[in-house]
Amino acid sequence: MNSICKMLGIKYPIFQGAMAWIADADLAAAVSNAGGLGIIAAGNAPGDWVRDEIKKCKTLTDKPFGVNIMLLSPYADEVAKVVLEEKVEIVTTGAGNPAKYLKEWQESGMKVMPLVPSVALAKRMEKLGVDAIVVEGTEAGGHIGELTTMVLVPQVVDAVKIPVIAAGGIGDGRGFAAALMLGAVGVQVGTRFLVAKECNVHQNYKDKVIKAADTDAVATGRSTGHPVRSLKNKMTREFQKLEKANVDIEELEKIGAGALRAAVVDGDVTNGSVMSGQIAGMITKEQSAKEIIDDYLTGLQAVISKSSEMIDFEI
Ligand code: TUI
Repeated sequence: MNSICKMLGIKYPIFQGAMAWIADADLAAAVSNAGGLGIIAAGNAPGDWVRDEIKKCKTLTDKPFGVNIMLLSPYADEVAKVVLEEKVEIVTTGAGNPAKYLKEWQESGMKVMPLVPSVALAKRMEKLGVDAIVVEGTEAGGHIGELTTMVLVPQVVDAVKIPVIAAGGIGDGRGFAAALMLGAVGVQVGTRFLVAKECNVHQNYKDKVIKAADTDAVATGRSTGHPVRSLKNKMTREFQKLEKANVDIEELEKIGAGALRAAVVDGDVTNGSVMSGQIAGMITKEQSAKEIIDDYLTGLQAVISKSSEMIDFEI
């Protein structure tokens, strides 16, 4: 049996990416009910919001689900306690090093899977004793690292013994197959689940992802040290103009503050931050979480069954 399915008690090794302001109990439960791993994104939300979503998720599914803690959040310490009190079984972390919480979480029986963007950090996390790692390439949406999934996953797989889950740029069954070929035991998918019927993001946001072309998901903020990938709009163009003019980092970061909420909640896809991965160009319609998971599975099977035709040359 697939090592991560066995460890977590899930049917398919497909995680739903934790999208701040977006991935709530409704989406997480829908993905878990479809056999994947649904994940509630704590993002920048306070502990009480996270507690309510965990409670709600338990009423919507009897399958395992996780909570992601965004470590740059001012509420990270608070949320780290909430997941213990609510006896959440699976925690993923992003945007930092979760070392200070690890012992207490694992002593309570929790499975902990940090997200890492480099080999060095993957090794450090393995040494600390985490259960698995999610490795995210720069193709992903939101706050991103430098390396692509294609080069990062095999290097991390060679460097650690714990299970590796690949994230960033996994847009369909072909990407799923490719990640497994690179040595990952599973995948994490954000942008595709953003357009799930059960996803409560504003309809304008979904429509912008559905309309996006291959080159529309651009990274801004490399100069601030906090690059973020989102769909091109008035906000990204203004940000890029100011970056070129070498405007103060503090001025730039002010533009980002509140911009994600504006896009997700108010549907302001002009001035807001429409965070999205590079696979947005592959997305053509809204589907249920179950239809999305089924599409990854049938797509995976289709390419695997053609694998002998692919090597139609002598080695
Ligand atoms: O975290 C993400 N993606 C995100 S978070 C987010 S909301 C946000 N709010 C305020 C500021 C910025 C973003 C939107 N998208 N992905 C996971 C991720 N983690 N990508 C990169 C990393 C990462 C970076 C550094 C993980 C660990 C790390 O460690 C540095 C160190 O050595 O501590």
